[in-house]
Amino acid sequence: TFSSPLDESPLLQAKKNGAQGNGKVTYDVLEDYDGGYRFAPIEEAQVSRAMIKRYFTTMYERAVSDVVIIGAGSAGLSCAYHLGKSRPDLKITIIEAGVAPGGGAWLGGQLMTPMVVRKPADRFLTELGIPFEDEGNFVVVKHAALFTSTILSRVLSMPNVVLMNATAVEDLIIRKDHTGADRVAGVVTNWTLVALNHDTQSCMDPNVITAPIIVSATGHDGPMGAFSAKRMVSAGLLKELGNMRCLDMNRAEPAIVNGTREVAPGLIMTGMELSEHDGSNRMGPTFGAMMASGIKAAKEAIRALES
Ligand code: AHZ
Repeated sequence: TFSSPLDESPLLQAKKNGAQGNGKVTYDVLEDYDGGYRFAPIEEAQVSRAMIKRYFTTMYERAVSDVVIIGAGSAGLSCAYHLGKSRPDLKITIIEAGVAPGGGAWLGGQLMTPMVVRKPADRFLTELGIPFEDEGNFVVVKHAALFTSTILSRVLSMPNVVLMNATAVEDLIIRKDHTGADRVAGVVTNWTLVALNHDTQSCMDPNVITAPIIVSATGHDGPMGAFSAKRMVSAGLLKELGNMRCLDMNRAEPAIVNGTREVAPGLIMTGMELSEHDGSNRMGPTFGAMMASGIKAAKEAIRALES
């Protein structure tokens, strides 16, 4: 049996029988796979309300966040994991333009499934409980989706982390601080389907989220990628893009990890977006730097919040 609070809907009220003095109704449910499976009854509007009230309560609460992470690829998710675990007191809000979070980390490279991670970033896989094969200098996870689904489930289980996917960051909020210097102080968002249709519809103004620290993890240039790096140039915070250089795994990975930093007051950059900002090499299909850069971005965020 299953108890649910009385709904105010007259239709549901009429369907109910056996209302008890405590305001609850008891239904018969049955988990029977021989043809007798019975669900608790539901009103269609209850389903809508269950989603609407949670989604918009979350938007209301997260309009002021402690950290906004732009992009839920391997770097953004690694940042969210380390930050959420280290500082459960922080309101961490991830904004992901795609319907499916994970960025380029659902496959290892090209259309192949295994994911290569150079040591010592295998320690992060061990922390997440992800099995791998040891090849000496590097390890191989049998399927990149095992990394992405595991880190996603760990991040989404954290009560202080919220993910808003199908939502694009369209702009940055840049304010003057008390010294008159520019400081990134938030993000301007829209549902991605809206963001993609500004040329066809009028008056689809965006929403905002303010936060003392923004972590940008939008990947290298593409239809949506390198978002903050490009906006920094057009906003005058950066003279010009460094532009991602050619593939060189040995140069690229340490450059991304060691270069992860607050690139402008209030804005920390991580992952492959940094290659566009700094003009560093790409590493191709090896993911250790994305994980380590995400962890470094989390550490930089904590340092900035505590300074
Ligand atoms: O959808 C994007 C993706 O999931 C998201 N994103 C981009 N612009 C956005 C915006 N608002 C919200 N304006 C946005 N979300 O950011 C995510 C970026 O993930 P990614 O996997 O592309 O980047 P990463 O830096 O986490 O990982 C890069 C992986 C690569 S690329 C590469 C190479 O080309 O050599 N090598 C590696 C390991």
